[in-house]
Amino acid sequence: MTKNKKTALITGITGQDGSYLAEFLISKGYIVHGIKRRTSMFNTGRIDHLYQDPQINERDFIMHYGDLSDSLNITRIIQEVQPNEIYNLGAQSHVRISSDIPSFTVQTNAVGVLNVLESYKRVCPKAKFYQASSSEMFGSSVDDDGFQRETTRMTPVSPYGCAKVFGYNITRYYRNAFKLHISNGILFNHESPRRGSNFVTNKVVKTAVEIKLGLKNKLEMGNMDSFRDWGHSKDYVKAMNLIVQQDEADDYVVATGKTRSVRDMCDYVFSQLELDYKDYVVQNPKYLRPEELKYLRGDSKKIRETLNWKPDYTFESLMDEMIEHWKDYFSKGGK
Ligand code: NAP
Ligand code: G4F
Repeated sequence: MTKNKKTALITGITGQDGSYLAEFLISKGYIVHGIKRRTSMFNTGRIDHLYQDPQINERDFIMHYGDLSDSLNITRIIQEVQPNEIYNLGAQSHVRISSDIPSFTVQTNAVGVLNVLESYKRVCPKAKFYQASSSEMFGSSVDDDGFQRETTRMTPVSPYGCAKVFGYNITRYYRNAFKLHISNGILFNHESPRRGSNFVTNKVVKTAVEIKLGLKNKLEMGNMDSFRDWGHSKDYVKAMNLIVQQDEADDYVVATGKTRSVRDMCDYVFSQLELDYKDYVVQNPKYLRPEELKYLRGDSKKIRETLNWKPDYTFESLMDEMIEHWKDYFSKGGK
């Protein structure tokens, strides 16, 4: 039985996307290995339910300690696992914080990609490789029709974006030079109840629910006038797997094609709770960025037309699910 199962290795499995991708691959019959970091507190909250699920055989879900900056450790894990598919999702993923810790961000998001690629090339070059690239790579570039797409210039405006451009370019180099099956998903913002609560959607939803319940009386924000194209992580991890299944490796934008301002997102969330965001939102300069990426709107025509991908969630159903999550959390005594 186990002989016919595909084996996937996920870096960043303890993160938002890693946890949904692990669930999705297990549901498709994969054996899933993940790399988790050693931290002073447990960092497996998003995947503990998989360990505890009696339906999941312990040989089908296996975790390894590791770090993308430690190339010997990555090589040893890849040798041990011999994966058919590698999903490189590990990253310092917070854009504003990347200007506080630029060197760590580059070590993880740029050099880390190179470390995984080198091990993969030497140990299991027949495997397929997915790189978590980002719309943040486009930075200040927008095509004349108001979209960003696979051909849009990359002019990043953050250490995070610069490091991701390196990851994108180095994976394309390995694909072309060594004929490896490496694809990039250029994903626009995607959210969920599992999103870190220092990203804007989950911060707004969580605080708005706390305000509704009388637990807080204000929401401190940075720039309210930037625009983002927000989708659901569950839809986007399906796109990752679909991209990897293709005979030819390629790069794809994954996006909803709709954009909204942070202000409009706040308005929607507070309105759903019968509140007016203007009564609670105050600006705190500490959440502003040295340089802001003002506008994102993705054209995902390529993945929709060639691979038949489309999202199940709308902006409204995404936000409503997040609101329900936090209401439920606080009603059960969460703090
Ligand atoms: P996330 O929730 O922040 O998860 C990031 C994961 O990377 C976590 O498991 C984290 O481990 C791990 N990690 C961080 N530094 C590491 C290191 N040095 N070595 C090994 N692992 C490390 O991010 P996400 O939202 O799931 O995003 C997944 C990937 O997609 C990231 O590469 C991100 O940059 C990219 N991306 C995300 C979006 C989005 O909107 N979500 C859009 C485009 C691209 P800990 O749990 O220990 O911190
Ligand atoms: O939620 P954010 O922190 O996401 P950002 O910077 O767009 O990055 C996310 O999406 C990228 C894809 O485009 C990923 F690659 C990256 O890993 C990450 O997942 O901020 C969204 C917008 C920004 O314009 C920010 O300035 O919200 C604005 N914002 C306003 N007040 C705030 C806040 N962002 C945060 N995190 N916190 C605030 O208080």
